[in-house]
Amino acid sequence: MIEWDDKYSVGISVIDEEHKEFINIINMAIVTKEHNDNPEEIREVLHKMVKYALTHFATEETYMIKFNFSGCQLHRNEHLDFADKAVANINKVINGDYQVANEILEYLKQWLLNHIQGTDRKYIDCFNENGLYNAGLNKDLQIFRFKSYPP
Ligand code: FEA
Repeated sequence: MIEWDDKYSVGISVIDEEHKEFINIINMAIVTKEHNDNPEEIREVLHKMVKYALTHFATEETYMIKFNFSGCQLHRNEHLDFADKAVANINKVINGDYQVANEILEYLKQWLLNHIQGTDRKYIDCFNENGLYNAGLNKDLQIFRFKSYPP
């Protein structure tokens, strides 16, 4: 299980809230795997996790594009790599390799924690300079949040 800690915060509430939700879904997947031997349910929660990941990546990338963040492409490559690996691994579960679920969950957990404490911190200054910070989301910026991936 992952517990939210302030050290994971990027100081931008709209992003922190999505990271918290992402952590909730990974925790849900961990609990489902621990207490349940039903591959269908594991598959469902992993599917939900990938869907949420893509939604969240779209949020970050939309801001990066809007603010001309110089590290956008590298950041995006990490998102795409994650999406490819997560989908490939989930397909293994769908195809009956249920035992791989523990490995997948460990991978997802480690990837998420490394990414939010490393790569995601790199856009903080740029986002802050463009008016996105903890005090709340200015209405004009809100319209740039859309839910499709890639943006
Ligand atoms: Fe760049 Fe944010 O993405 N956190 N996650 N996953």
